[in-house]
Amino acid sequence: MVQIVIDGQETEVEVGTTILEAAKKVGVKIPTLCHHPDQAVKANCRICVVEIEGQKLLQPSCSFPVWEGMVVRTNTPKVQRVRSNVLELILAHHAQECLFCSRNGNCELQEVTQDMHFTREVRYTNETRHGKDESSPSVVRDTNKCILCGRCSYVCDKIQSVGALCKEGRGFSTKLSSAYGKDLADSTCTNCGQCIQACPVGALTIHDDTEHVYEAMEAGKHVIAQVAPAVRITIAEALGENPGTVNKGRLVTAMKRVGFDKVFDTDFSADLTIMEEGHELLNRLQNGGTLPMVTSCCPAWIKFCETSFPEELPHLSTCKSPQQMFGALLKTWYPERSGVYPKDIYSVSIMPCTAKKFECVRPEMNSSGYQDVDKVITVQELANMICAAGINFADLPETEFDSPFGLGTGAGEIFGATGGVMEAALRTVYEVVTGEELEDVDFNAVRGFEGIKEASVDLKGIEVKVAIAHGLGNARKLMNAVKAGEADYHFIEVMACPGGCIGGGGNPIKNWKKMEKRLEGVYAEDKKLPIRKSHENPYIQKIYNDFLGEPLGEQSHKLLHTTYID
Ligand code: HC0
Ligand code: SF4
Ligand code: SF4
Repeated sequence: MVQIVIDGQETEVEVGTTILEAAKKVGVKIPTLCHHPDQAVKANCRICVVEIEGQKLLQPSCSFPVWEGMVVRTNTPKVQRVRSNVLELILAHHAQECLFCSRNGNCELQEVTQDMHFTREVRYTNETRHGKDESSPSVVRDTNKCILCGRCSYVCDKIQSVGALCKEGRGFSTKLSSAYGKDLADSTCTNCGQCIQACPVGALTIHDDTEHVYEAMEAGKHVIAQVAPAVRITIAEALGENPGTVNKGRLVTAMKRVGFDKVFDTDFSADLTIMEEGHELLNRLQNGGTLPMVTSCCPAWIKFCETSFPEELPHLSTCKSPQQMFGALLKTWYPERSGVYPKDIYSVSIMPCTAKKFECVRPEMNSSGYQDVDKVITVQELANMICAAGINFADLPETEFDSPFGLGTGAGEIFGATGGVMEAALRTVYEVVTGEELEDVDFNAVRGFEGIKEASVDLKGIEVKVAIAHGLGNARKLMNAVKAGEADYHFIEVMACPGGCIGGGGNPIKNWKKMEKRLEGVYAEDKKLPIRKSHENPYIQKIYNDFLGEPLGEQSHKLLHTTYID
């Protein structure tokens, strides 16, 4: 431990603590822009400078460790003058479009500008304008708003191991670019949206598709929505409530008031996925199929696998994601029940995920003869629609999800967290293989935020070894082991986003503290439900009896399974 003094306050902190962290401990807020609590230090923006007694130059507090007896001043006139000059240069470089920027009111540059009471005129101008990159269905890149903090390229490279973003040029002409200057859509970008989550300003944002949904409503289409497991976990947070607040009933009411004709629950098709994927796993185990089998419900993971591990594609389950299974049913089975022609249906998915926008436009996702899912709207976009409609989300009555897909189980509910798909599969596979009831459905070994989790499950004499990776950097490690023949697992779950879909790029901006609360919300919802195993969902049993036949059967194969591009 070392003793230090910050703005006259004595304190004791651990060796290696930065001045920024020590200041936080004594309640002193130092402005930062490039600093991110989940990332390594970059010291790019220099707005966090402080004075250290005995040092001539100001030092960036985010990268400067304390030492015994250090005396720091964070708010001298010199510090404030230098910070203002740094901020002025950043503002001169940044497009002044705050009023109609999607980060307006939720922008760290605005917050720092306000906190510092920066009200003087900016003395410099920047005439250089760059074109917006709107090529990606998921992420919009606006270089004019970039403040070169380096947070997006850090997450893309160091956490996701994709490396699709980089800085280009020198000095004043430095700009954020995608690798080799390509459009994002033509790059190795997986559409995960983690760079959006990391960006402090509006330089990386969600590709907004709300206009298309309004147009479909105005055109009198039968506009139906499916709502992903993670959406119920984060929508209230997106509308200003505490992280982890879950209320499905208010969500359905709000969506009806926004103008959706029907609101269905993706938990239903998560259960369907378990039926298909569980049987596929058993089939591979019993008939010498490619093992380990790897989950296929995350579209960012699929693109990553197609790009970085094309020779390992036979490991991927052939199951479509729950979103796309539901999409296929909504334009085949549902028209038969509802009497609405598929051509008149506009099918919208509400997702925590930007990559789902990419998944729904993949050319193979048209088993119904139409594009199965017409548009994907993220949690942030839905929150904007609810706000724009003048709805007070906190004060709504509750409505049930619509039938005929009315019921999801606890197994579907946990899909939104890392380890959830695996746990849901184990609950079903155990009972199918052993023919016995699983008394304790909680598989705690596959829960939590450890980067790679492993577990072994005894199915009455048959040992099934499983692994779970979240974040593409962890997925890369696991797949390298598979490639080298060093992974003796039977089943692997991969989700591209750290934490799983509750950490998806389309959610409100996250940190790990919020993620803990979201995770608690997921398992609390699972516990509340009367049915917690997918195969016990009576609606699933009914759809197999009435329409699909059996898991892995002909009709299921046509509507619920897919192929990959190598
Ligand atoms: Fe997910 Fe999904 S669990 S990927 O995270 O499998 O987006 O929530 O909807 O499709 O169900 C996202 C979340 C889903 C799908 C489901 C899966
Ligand atoms: Fe990288 Fe994901 Fe952003 Fe694409 S969406 S640039 S893969 S962080
Ligand atoms: Fe989307 Fe979930 Fe995959 Fe993230 S982990 S890219 S939110 S499907």
